[in-house]
Amino acid sequence: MSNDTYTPPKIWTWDKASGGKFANINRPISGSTHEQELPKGEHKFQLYSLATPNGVKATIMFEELLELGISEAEYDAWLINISEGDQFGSGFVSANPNSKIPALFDYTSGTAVRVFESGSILMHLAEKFGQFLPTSGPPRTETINWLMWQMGSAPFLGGGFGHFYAYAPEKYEYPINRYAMEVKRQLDVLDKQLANNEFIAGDHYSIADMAIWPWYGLMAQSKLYEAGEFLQVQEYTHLKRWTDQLAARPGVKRGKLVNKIWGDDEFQLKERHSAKDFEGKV
Ligand SMILES: N[C@@H](CCC(=O)N[C@@H](CS)C(=O)NCC(=O)O)C(=O)O
Repeated sequence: MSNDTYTPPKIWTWDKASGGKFANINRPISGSTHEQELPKGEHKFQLYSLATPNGVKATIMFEELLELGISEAEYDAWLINISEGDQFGSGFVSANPNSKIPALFDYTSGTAVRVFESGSILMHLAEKFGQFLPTSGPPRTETINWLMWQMGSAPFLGGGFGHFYAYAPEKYEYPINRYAMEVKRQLDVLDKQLANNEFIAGDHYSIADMAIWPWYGLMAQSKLYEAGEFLQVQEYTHLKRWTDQLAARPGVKRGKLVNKIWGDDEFQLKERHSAKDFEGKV
């Protein structure tokens, strides 16, 4: 390895000029930086998000519930532009003290219940509507196993591999090597699971699929960090079969557009307030 080494000082200090994509929004302090109220629409569910892999888990879930004809799952999805610091506005921080999208307010009980962390949002909605999470027994446990697998694994894909391969100001062999190895191992875990199961947790489509697809499906389609060739993602044929199967679902097609503000115009949807917003898009 040829990269320069770094000797940490005795005490870490905040170097504001550390560089790299998103460096301008990273701070070692939590909490709000400015007053900014959240908008509120007419539906019982108010989602504040952006169409990143973590964000689309929630919008896929809402669209899948609506696809089943559950009109009580109607929702307003408002844009939180994380590159402009919206996640540090006072209103958003009251929805999620961790300042990360997605965050939800559920008004179905009359008072505002905040729900943050995408896995918590998926479980909350699954339990509220009795869908996409078996209610008992081994199928429920297996679904939660994989949901939690996603929560623990994706930070190595995004914050580890993606950060050092795509976003860091310079490329360093050690972290790229370490995280490429881990991501390939994770892809192999999924590939083996999907060799014997139609869906992630068995024969039922579930919130585990909705959590894993936006990260690992995108990676299998070579749409994440332009790393498809580097990681040879085409080797994972069972993962690819499942990825394509989910990509064809109307709920997934709509969910991945919500709060999207990049790419082709026809695939962008800044806010979502009703089914009409998708007209001419999917
Ligand atoms: N574990 C969280 C992760 C959420 C997350 O990392 N969100 C990112 C976008 S993908 C974010 O809001 N980043 C803004 C920031 O770090 O300031 C979840 O699953 O909800």
